[in-house]
Amino acid sequence: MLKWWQERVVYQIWPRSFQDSNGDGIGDLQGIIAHLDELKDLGVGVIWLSPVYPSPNVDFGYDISDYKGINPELGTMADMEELLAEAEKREIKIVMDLVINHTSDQHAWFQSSRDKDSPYRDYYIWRPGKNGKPPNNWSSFFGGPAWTYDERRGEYYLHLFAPNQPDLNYYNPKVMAEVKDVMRFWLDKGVAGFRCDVINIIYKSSLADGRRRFALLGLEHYLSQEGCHKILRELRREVLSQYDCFTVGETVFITPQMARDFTLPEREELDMVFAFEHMETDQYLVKWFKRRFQAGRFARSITKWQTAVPWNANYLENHDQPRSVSRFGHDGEYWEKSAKLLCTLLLTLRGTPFIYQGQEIGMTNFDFTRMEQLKDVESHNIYRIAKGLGFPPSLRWRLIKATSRDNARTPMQWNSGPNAGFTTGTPWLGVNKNHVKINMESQMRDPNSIRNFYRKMIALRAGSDVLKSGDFTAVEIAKDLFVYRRTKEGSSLLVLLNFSTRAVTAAYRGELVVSNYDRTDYDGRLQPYEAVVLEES
Ligand code: TEU
Ligand code: CA
Repeated sequence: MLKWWQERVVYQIWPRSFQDSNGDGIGDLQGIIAHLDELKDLGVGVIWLSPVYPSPNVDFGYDISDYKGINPELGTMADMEELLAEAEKREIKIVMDLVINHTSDQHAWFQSSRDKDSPYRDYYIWRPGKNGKPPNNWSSFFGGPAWTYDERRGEYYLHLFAPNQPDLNYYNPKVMAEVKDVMRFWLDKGVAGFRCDVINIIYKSSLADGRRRFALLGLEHYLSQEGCHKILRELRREVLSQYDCFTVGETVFITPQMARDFTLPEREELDMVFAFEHMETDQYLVKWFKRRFQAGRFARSITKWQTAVPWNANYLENHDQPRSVSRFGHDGEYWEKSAKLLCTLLLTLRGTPFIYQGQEIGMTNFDFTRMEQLKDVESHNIYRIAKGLGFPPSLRWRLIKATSRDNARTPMQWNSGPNAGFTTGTPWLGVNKNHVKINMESQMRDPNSIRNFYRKMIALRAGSDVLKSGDFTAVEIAKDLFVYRRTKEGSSLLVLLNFSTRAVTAAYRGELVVSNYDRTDYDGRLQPYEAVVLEES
């Protein structure tokens, strides 16, 4: 028997860029409410909201200054309650982002913690320096050292992300009590679970220097530690198990074995995790060093995870990653075909599918031409660091353009009008000029649009036990070809994906279920970027 969170399709909203309702240029909760009917029509069963809590926006919501409030830029608590009620009317559940590795430095806990006599003094990881230098050699995810000195406290604090995102101290039982309290607060309001931000790095086993030559110094001391498993079991036992909800962990640098350890049902920790490996197949070591996308490498990684982990959280895009059609598809001539191919892939894999806003209309990477147009803290840090390393400006710009998180954060393209219908004011981040061609309004009208192909694939999945719960087996992986089979109790579907601009022979047989080309049967030949699902007998 499948759980509801295994049957439904999740749609991720990054609220700041979804829909502005009051003309201030910033997407908001009322803007989301205004589009619930379209999401229902698409077939969405769960919405994951990226953080909507008060935040100084150094990392746009991932730096939280109050876990029990709503960012006034996005709306009020009454708006949030209205969103929950309106979603429920449409049988859509809402999942929130739970960011508990760190808070904002503007959170009252941190401000108080700067005082050595405060009851909050041990809420964060404070250490004296070593001979005027940070307590250890760890580096942060956003570049630069993971420690910052605080004059008032006279000590350094640990931050695995920006200096404005101090890490919480999980050795302090009071921190655990606060986290449980926050979780209950939202679950009691009717939230159906959490996407748990960087959850596998919250527990630091030691603060010794990083030894191994990882891309990130210190990783071995906090990645997927036993202490983290213990925390997750406690949160599950004491809080989550009291509600009908689910959790998906965002788990960095994770291996299939680690994923099993977090998600096997008998361990009672998380329900599923986001892995990164398939998103790293077009890079060397770190994301700033791109290598050519190669579908075969990508398919092998997906196959490895489909095979090794019983239930995956499947995704091709989110607010941290470039747009999938620009990255794994073809955003020129085969834009539409390749977006539909990626849709076919996402919705025919085993696991829960996550669609990121705009993916369903084939939104592409940004068209910015200058660094000043970007807002992401990570992009600016890396640009600065690359400058320090002597990288020429053209190379720096190329790195940023291919990898910046702002690629996925440009405003949602609702129509071909001014600012793509996102706002009547000045958008907080530039709107892609291609909204004249790529927008929701025209795709809602066109029965053959990418959006309506998503709708069709979601419905196909909803009506198919094979797609929802069948086993996965890879059948053929070539340079540009990925063929796999889903089977359940004697029924089977074959999925054929051609990731190239050339027609290829793929001699398989079966009854045509769906194709992104207009055809009535399958003749053993795939057109450029063609995706085909066949029913085998
Ligand atoms: O992301 C964690 C994470 O690993 C990313 O920072 C990743 O390294 C980077 O984006 C890849 O480009 C989560 C959130 O999804 C992200 O938006 C936050 O900035 C980060 O945690 C800190 O909360
Ligand atoms: Ca607004």
